[in-house]
Amino acid sequence: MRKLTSLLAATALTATAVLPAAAEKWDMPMAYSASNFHSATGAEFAKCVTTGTGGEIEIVTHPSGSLFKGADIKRAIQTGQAPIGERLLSGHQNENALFGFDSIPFLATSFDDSEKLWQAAKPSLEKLLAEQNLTLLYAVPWPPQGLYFKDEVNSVAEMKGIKFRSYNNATSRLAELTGMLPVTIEAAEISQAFATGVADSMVSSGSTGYDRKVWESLNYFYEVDAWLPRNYVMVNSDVWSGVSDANKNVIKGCAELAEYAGNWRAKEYTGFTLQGLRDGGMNVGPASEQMTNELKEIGVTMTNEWLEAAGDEGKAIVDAFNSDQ
Ligand code: PCA
Repeated sequence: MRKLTSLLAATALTATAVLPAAAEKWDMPMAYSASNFHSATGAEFAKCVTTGTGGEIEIVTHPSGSLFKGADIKRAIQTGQAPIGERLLSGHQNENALFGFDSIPFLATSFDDSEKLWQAAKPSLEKLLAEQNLTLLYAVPWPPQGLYFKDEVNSVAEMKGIKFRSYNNATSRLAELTGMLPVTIEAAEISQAFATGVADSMVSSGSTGYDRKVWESLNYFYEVDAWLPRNYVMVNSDVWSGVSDANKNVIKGCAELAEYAGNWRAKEYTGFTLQGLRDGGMNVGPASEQMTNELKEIGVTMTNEWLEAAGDEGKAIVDAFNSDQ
């Protein structure tokens, strides 16, 4: 018995000895389901950091809002309850209009334009986040946003009174301007919301509809390509400044890879998920000309409202984006 105990003690010592001097575990809350491409990219990023730092920093992802709900993730990281995490950038539009730069209807409607708009906005966003004790690591767009409905809709007038699931200020405003009734619900909870009739429509990507199997409740997806909102991964700035230069370089390298892979996945996932919606039994196609034109008019109103709310800095972002066209 004595022999066994000392053997165990020796093994334990050896195990401790191979662990890096300052091993840290970073829990990484994420809002979307594990099967979603953002979550898959985050899981690979986490592995890359764990391997690249030789285990000195081990990142463990927690998808589906399981550690913190989407709406609480940023605050959790700001206050150090979690060192790192992922969130929808425009989810913070209620704090500062600049966060909504990527949810302006019909401003940037393709992956290329979305990238240009991101490059124009990135310095302002980095500054804004830095003021909140947050360091931006990487950001990846969602596929283009379209409209989901239970019943066929061919004009804005037909939207009146429909219960609409929103995910940020812009989507709530879109609902108001189309006469719909917005209710904010996290993506992780939409399947239930649609099944129970809490909502009968939303604006989102084919990706989210596919991930949440919305064909069980909804029947139409109109490819409006209204905008491409972004998710971003942030780290608490105090935590970040405590990281060694060598490990910072590893994390930045992994973040660059993740951004590249995430962009690639988003593009690949666009067609794949629209086909998935069709296979699930949904009608997938462009909106009628009338509905498209009416939505574009609403887009002009929302662009003007955003420019007013976001001030000179917002205008500079849109001007820089337009001059790059
Ligand atoms: N899916 C997320 C945000 C944008 C998207 O395509 C959602 O619906 O919550």
